[in-house]
Amino acid sequence: MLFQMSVEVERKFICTDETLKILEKTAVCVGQREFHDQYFDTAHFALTLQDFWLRKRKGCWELKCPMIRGQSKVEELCTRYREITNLTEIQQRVREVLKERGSPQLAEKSKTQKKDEVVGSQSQTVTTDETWLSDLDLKCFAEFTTVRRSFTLKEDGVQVDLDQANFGYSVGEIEVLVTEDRDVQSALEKIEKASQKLGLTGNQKIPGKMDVFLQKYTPMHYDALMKAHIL
Ligand code: V4E
Repeated sequence: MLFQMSVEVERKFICTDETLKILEKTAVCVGQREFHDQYFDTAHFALTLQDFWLRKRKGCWELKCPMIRGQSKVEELCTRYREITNLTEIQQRVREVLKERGSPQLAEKSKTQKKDEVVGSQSQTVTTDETWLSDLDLKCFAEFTTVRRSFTLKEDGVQVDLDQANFGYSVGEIEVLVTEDRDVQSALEKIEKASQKLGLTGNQKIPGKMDVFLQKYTPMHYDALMKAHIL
């Protein structure tokens, strides 16, 4: 079965007073909301070390999957991830990623499951409750709340989010969602145009909420991701 997927292309920025003024003048504020995120991984960071980000927000699951990164200047400042929101597909993909990684716990678990299948009591099915997390040894490694103010830029249909996380970090994001890979290039161009409009001149990659959270609360995880060039 094929599921609908989208690609999120985004650039993070630090919102100065100047940027905020331009934003308030040239964009439409489409509202403010608050959400709590929980991110999950194994004890050995098997997902995040491969740049997979499994998240639960407002009861909905999402898996952000890595895509090949571009080399151009604009692409260095932008990230792109394929987003999967269908829980069945998320569970399948996570299992594959953990298997590819050779997770010892997963190997042990599938042996047990095979045994169960033989006796007919249990098969490796997709579960809708949260036992699938413990089956795969996934635990919450980060959780925080964000207050987000969202804007849309008038001509571009580009979304700009101003996030304030509850651990003392604020960051802006210019974001374009596309459904086809072939539209990524035009998304990058839109982001470049929006960045110019907002007067973003810096060429520095800006840390996301997760970078700052991990650095502050779980430096071992942060160091592992830095060493693997994930962050
Ligand atoms: C992809 C990723 C993570 C998952 C969440 O990332 P992000 O888009 O920053 O969060 P948020 O709250 O804005 O999600 P949205 O509402 O847009 O769905 S955590 C770390 N990464 C990787 C990553 C990276 N390598 N570099 C940068 C600049 N950001 C994220």
